[in-house]
Amino acid sequence: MNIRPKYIATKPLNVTATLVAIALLLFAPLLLAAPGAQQQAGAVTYRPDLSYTLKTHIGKEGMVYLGVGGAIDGLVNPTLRVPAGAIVQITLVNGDGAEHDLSVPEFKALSDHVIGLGASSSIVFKADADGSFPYFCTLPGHRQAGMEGKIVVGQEKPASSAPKLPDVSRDPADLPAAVGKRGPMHVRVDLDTREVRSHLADGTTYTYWTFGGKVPGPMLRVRVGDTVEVHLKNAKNSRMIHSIDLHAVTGPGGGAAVMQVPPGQERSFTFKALKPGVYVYHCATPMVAEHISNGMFGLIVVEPAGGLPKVDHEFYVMQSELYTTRPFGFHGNQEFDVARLLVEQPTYFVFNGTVGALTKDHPMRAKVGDSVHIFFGVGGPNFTSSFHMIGEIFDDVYEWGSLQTPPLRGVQTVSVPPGGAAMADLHLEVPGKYILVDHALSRMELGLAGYLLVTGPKAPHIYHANP
Ligand SMILES: [Cu+2]
Repeated sequence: MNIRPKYIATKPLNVTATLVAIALLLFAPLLLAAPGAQQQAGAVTYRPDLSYTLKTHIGKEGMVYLGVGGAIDGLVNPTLRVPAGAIVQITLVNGDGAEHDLSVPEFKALSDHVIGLGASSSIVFKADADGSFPYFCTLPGHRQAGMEGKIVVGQEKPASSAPKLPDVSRDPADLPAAVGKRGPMHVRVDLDTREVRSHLADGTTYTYWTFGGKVPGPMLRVRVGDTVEVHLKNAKNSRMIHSIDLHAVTGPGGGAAVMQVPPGQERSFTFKALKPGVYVYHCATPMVAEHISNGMFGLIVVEPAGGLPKVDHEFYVMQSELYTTRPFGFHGNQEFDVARLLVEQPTYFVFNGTVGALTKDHPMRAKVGDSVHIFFGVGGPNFTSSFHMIGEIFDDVYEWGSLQTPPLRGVQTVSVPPGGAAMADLHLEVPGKYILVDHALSRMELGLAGYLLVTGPKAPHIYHANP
């Protein structure tokens, strides 16, 4: 194998290269005169301590890297283990004919694009930081499609030695049972607010402000005509006052006028649910947009008399955006950035709180033949969602969260504004992976995607590939 890199893109190595080049220029006469001189100017070659080869591949695993040779042979997106401080070479071979590359941002290494079957490019870098870091393809969409693995430098820390952070992401299947057919009653709702450090993405943490420790907050469910007594406790260790404004409330501030709760205290108020609908609730303590962006929003569903149409699965999904001081993909702890918030330039868009919440951690699951409700809301604070399910058509959409008007039928994309919601119904006919998106698809590159995984018999009369 040719171990001479086509492309070297690491700072430490470039510095070394420059120093070696200067040294060679200065001392070339001496070196040439010295007996046994090994290297000549212009022929500097790095011998990596170890090398790996990855081949690009498109198949049933999706778009991936396959390991070639040695312990990683045939593995999908293999984990590459290297000793701390090692000079590492990774050769990328084009195995599928599409254009790809390979980057390891932690070590500032980026290959040339490999264009055409069999083309190859190598990166060489010094693994001078301990830890676990992603490698991936930087071509738009390829990382999301599956071209990502990790490189582990030194000893991988056992999970138990790292402080275990709570997961703020809400499982979309985590929602209360339908109210169904019952008369109006008195309902007590107990909520609490907590500020929690959690994972925002792989290798990235963020301090969220939450209702009940999850994003979105718990879905609340009442019936039209119910008298609802809301209690809100703010945790003792909160740094902020928090509050609640429920869009299902008729009255000043949606409750927020009487529900500003200092740390360690509790407040309560009572309202009558006058109109059925899917409503957003959120913290309404200044700066409200900051509290919402940090995770303080949820849905309250006010069911009509007689309840909602029965379905096999209900899911609870909310979209929001985060504004951080460092860009998307940064590893470490992200801090809130008020300047970005005020100019509405988010660094992350997420479903249910974190990058990967609905893809890696809690994908939605159903079977062919099932019917599904998705309660979908936008916390925002600022961006309207063009809510769409790739490969599906919503059978019924209750636009604007209204449950008083008949649904629209056969909808591809539904617009849901911040502080708004919709209920979308689907019947599942064809098995496969359906991707929930905001069809403003740039946002997918900043974390916004969710999966609905449908299993069951194939339906070739509806969908099949031709031979
Ligand atoms: Cu708050």
